[in-house]
Amino acid sequence: MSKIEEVKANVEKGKTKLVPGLVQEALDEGSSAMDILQAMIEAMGVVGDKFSSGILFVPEMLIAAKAMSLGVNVLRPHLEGGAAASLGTCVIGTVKGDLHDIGKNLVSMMVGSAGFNMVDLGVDVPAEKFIQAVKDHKDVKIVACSGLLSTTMPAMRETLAAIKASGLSGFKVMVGGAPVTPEFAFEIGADAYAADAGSAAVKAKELALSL
Ligand code: B12
Repeated sequence: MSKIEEVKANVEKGKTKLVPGLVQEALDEGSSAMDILQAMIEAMGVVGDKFSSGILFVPEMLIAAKAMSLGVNVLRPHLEGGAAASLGTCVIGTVKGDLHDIGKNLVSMMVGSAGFNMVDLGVDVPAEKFIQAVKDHKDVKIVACSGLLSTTMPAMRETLAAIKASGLSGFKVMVGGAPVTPEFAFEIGADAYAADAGSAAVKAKELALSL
């Protein structure tokens, strides 16, 4: 088994003590940070499928998520670009009712690396908190909303509607997360959708420069 396959297998099993060391060993062997990240994302896909099939339960999902987060911490310095923050501020959060944050954290890391100051509101963020953050921070160019549950897609819709109703302007709204599609993004009035953290960073930059 290659080191990357070991990382994947151990994220799936939620081996929190082993994963950081294996990620480091994979890096030391010359694997790219993006390939290791991709393997961990695939592992979470397997965990999700096993959850759907009733083979794994919430505690196993939680521990796999913890293992992945620890692995991402090791990758962080290799993924972050180090661009001087000059594109403005990006407010990011996972919408109300939703506690998933791994994808949101990756998007935050990559968008931050593209040159934004990040204001991360965390998870379970009500619309008013997004709006308050735009008011509280200077130079907000992007508001990014994440959602991983089909049951929290209405909260994403409500968040965008509330932002629009607030009358605030001068920024663009970007949405994403596994159940979100470009069609849904368009329907709820988002300015952009991206499928993963890398394309989210590219999109955020494009949007900010278009303002
Ligand atoms: C880990 C996990 C959990 C952990 C979360 C821990 C944490 N700190 O995040 C815990 C155990 C808490 C959890 C709980 C639940 N979960 Co869960 N979970 C997962 C799992 C296995 C992995 C998610 C993940 O981290 N993926 C890896 C990351 C990197 O991918 P990602 O989040 O999709 O993010 C990428 C893109 O989507 C995109 N992106 C993400 N956000 C954004 C934002 C923007 C702006 C942009 C542009 C892009 C973008 O970029 C990211 C990076 O490339 C998924 C399965 C899956 N396949 O996704 C289920 C899954 C999401 N969970 C599910 C369910 C049902 C639940 C629970 C309801 C279970 C329960 N009965 O309690 C609860 C809900 C709790 C709540 N209120 O939120 C279902 C959702 C089904 C659905 N369609 O609604 C899934 C799909 C599992 C399944 N197959 O059934 N879960």
